[in-house]
Amino acid sequence: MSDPTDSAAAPAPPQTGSGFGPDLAEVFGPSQQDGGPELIQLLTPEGERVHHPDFDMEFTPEQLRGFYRDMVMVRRIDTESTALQRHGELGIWAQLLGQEAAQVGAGRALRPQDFVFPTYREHGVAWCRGLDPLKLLGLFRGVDHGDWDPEEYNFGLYTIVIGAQTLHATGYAMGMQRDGAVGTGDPERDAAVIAHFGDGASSQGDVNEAFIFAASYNAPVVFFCQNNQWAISEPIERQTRIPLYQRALGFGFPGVRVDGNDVLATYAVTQAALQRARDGQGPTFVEAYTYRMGAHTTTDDPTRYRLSGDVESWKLKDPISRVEAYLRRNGLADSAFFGEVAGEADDLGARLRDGVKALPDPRPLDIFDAVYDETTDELREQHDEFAAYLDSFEGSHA
Ligand SMILES: Cc1ncc(C[n+]2csc(CCOP(=O)(O)OP(=O)(O)O)c2C)c(N)n1
Repeated sequence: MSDPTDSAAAPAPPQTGSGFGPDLAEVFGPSQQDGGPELIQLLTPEGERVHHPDFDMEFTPEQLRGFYRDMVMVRRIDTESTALQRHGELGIWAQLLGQEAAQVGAGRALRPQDFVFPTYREHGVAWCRGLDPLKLLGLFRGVDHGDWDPEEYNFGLYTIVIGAQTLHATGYAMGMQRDGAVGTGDPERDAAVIAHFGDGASSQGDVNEAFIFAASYNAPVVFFCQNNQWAISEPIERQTRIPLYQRALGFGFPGVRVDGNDVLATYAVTQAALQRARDGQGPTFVEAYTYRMGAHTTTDDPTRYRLSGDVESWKLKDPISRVEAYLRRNGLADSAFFGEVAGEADDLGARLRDGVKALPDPRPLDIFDAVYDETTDELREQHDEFAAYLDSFEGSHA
């Protein structure tokens, strides 16, 4: 990543009054700090319910309590995994602290038949898909490559190659379209794909190619970008001169910016975008405006490139506390409920701590198993050579 203090790397925004259209410095000015006037919100950081002309929605008390529970559990997965990495039990962990609402809102908007293409940070979406978090921990412990069957959960494998999954998602969506799983009017059959990616990924060629293919073929895909303001040490200001969601128009499909710390708004907007796709109306770009409160991963030290004041101001927009405030203020949940959820999170934490240490180490010879459907003579030779080498040590490799 470039040195964030190197201001020479960032050219000045275009000048005003050039006669070439809107003043981009104004479009991407200070108003962007809080998401700007276009931010779709249904629950303010203070926990006040607000309404939106296009994306209004009523939620049952049960749904609201469900969102709260999901977010608390997902945060516990995150804090527990961070601690496990610090104890040397995981090789690395990609934190999602602060992004719980964006992920739970998007994850709960899915129908079982929809398919998810995640990044490496979609632990909250994985939770909503019913994936045991221990399966994620196996990957971060390095004992497997992601030990879940994507077809079982309709949740693809974590993708480290930034943005690559947007192309996979678009291709998969085009396949669904050709299989006749789109626009039939049958809510049990019509399906959509959601591709998750970050603000940094929006600069990748793969992502822009995915946009073009999706637009050209009207693919049933939702491009769900969590703009958490940082791509490791690279700030959003270096990725784009305009609000990210506005890029969609240039590709020929709608884009919206939702408050990614507002689980209600994220749910409502994602559900509408998924439905558009299932109905055969093509792709949508959803920019979930949020903030990565933790580090990029456990190998990163964000104090080297960002201001603690920014982190403090985003803590006031915490996704969980605003739902808690709303539930309490409206008498929709009592202290027994909050105690129950806290207890459930403690149990999950204990299960993860014990479970991760019990994950079996892979057998060294397993690396030969999933290379080809039918092995080759050369590979068999390498296998036997490696087996002999392992046999030269005490103990069995079997
Ligand atoms: C093709 C590719 N280039 C570079 C990297 C190294 N890399 C890992 S994460 C990351 C930043 C991604 O930022 P963003 O897309 O905003 O997602 P976030 O991690 O903030 O969720 C980079 C550059 C990579 N994994 N793949």
